[in-house]
Amino acid sequence: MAVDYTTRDGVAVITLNNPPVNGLGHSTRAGIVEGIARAASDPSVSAIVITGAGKAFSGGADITEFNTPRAMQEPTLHTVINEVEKSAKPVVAAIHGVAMGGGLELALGAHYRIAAPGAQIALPEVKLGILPGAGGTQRLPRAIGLEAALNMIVTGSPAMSEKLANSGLFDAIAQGDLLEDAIAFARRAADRQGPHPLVRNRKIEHPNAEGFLQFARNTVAAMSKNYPAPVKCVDAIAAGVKQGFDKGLLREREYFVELVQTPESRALRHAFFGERAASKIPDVPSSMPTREIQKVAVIGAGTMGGGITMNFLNAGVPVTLLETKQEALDRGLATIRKNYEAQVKKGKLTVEKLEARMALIRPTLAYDDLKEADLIIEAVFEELGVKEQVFKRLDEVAKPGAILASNTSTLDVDKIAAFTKRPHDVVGLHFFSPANVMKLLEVVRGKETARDVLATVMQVAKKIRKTAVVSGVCDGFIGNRMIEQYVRQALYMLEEGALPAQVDRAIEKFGFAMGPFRMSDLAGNDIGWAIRKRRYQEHPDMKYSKIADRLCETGRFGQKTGAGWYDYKAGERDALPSKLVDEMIVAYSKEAGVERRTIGDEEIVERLVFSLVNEGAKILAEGIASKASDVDMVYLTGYGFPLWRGGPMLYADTVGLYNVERAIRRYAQQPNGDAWEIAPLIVDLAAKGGTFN
Ligand code: 3H9
Repeated sequence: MAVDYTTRDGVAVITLNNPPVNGLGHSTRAGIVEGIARAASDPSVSAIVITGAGKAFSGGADITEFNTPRAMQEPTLHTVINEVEKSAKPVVAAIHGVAMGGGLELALGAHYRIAAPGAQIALPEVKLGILPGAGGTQRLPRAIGLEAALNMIVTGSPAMSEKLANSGLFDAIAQGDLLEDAIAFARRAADRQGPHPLVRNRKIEHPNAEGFLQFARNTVAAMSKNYPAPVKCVDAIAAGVKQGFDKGLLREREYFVELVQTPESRALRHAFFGERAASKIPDVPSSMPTREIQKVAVIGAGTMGGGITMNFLNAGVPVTLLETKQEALDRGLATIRKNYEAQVKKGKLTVEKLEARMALIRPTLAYDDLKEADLIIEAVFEELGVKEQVFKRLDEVAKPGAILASNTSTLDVDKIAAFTKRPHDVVGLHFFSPANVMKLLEVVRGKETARDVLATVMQVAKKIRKTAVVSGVCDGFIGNRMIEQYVRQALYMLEEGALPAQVDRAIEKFGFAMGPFRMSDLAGNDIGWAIRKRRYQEHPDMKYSKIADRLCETGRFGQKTGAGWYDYKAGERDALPSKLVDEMIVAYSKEAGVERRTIGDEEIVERLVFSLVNEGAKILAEGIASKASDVDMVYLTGYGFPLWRGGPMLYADTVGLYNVERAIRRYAQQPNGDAWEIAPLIVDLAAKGGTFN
């Protein structure tokens, strides 16, 4: 049963019981209506309490029902709320844990609301690309005022129940046991003369509602360019203010139906579930026991090691930080302190917290000090020989059962594991730079990595607030293996007729945070150069444009040298198109015997994005990623792929795999077409009319 019904002291208690978050799916909705009817017909019942079992009142409408017939199947949430409002016996919503979306809308339909301290209250629908569709845009402004409500609705941000104590939303904040307090409150309410108050009958008071709404609309439109939902929220609220509750409700409904079908909403919902799905590994059940991780050690206090360390300090976990030389250790510690000081300056951290975090670091030069660590992450120089020394030493000092992790971004984790006598304890933890900021963590599963090691590191990732995605072992893992094909296409396009600024502009217009050339200038062009040099030896058959090598030979490594694909003014980060580089590119084409042509933005975007999709499909077919949404999560959280497009694989589904296949085959006919070896999975799915997701 999704809803339980009991009576206590003449009060009916309707308990939403649909784990994990009491989503308002069809059976829950039906259960509430049934409960109200039962209470109405029971003369011994004088009032009703609606509450939630487990950790939440309700997380809102069941998102998995969206765009399915069940979402519209009666009783809809509107019907449920109508029944609540119409009840002659007073209905009290008793809120704890979470009251979000439809959950809050249900509570807003009740005659009274009582909340436990610490409950998270939100209308987070915009984060899913929709608006509150069960009266939230109409009732919340009537409950807490126009400005506060609009702010909550367009941001979707949660507020704590205590903060809303005097907002007009709650009739009381529970002092003791929530249910006991709610039952007592309901009994008192039953003694009052009806009709009981309804939020819908309250007035919206504002000295200049029209002016405020106009201002809000302009601001919201400017801030949410690629997302249609926030502006629709303002429009729905405005309709209610100008035309009254019922007309506002109709407008809200109309917008909800429209928004739920947009590609943006589909993408945001995909990301919501994708993030949660990423933490589930097919052959590692959630019941798998995990190892206890109390103490962490990091080897290497450079940029990566320092960033990795900060993640644990932020989560209150002590870190032993190992370096080979005192000065490197001092430098690393100073950088960590400097990063925290920058946060203090911005008002994001207090000095006390800074000191508390620094105090969690135990700096050392001795491997012996790693003996106690439960998890050891190496972030040393990216060379197999160096890793070999580190892992052999770790094998000697680490305690039995300690997890030994490598932060390698390209090397073979199986080879690294083989340097130890305990390959089952070895795993890759590929953090992205800056490691204290970037959400993505690629968890690289070696062929011998133990399942409990995987379960443990996924749990650790959650603790340090990373989006962890499991990747099998291959060159570059999921993210970098795909980006290599993307960069390859970008370079070919320079050779064929485009210039860096045009390529960057086109893909940034598509929505990427940064185009490939600005990105490369930021990361350092020498990094890609080093990888390519290795590739030339390992895969002499693989063709690359040599244009980037040419650039590196002139010492233009990017921002750090003041010049790369672009010019940079001293101390500034603005990428200025470089006449010199552009001429170099044109000269290179001539030398290579390539007749330059105009390349349109559409071709630029297709070649860049479909190169990701094509490699992503191969990664899926090889089982390197276990599901398409994992590939998407890597790109959304680590590579600046536009969130509203849902990641490369969902984007390909949206375009249609038939069309993706045709485009790839077309590009394969062009010069440099041998870079396109179409993934059989795309061909198979396109033939079946299938999708990745
Ligand atoms: C809405 O209400 C529309 C209405 O206005 C109009 C209707 C007409 N549905 O995040 P967690 C699952 S739109 C289905 O790890 P936490 C989630 O997938 C809705 N499933 O836990 C996961 O499943 P699994 C507006 C949901 O404690 C499990 O619950 N509401 C829903 O860290 C645990 O989730 C929202 O947007 C749902 N609504 O955080 C709230 N919510 O175990 C979205 C969760 O299989 N949800 N699940 O992986 C959240 O923000 C968080 O989940 C919450 C709990 C804060 C509730």
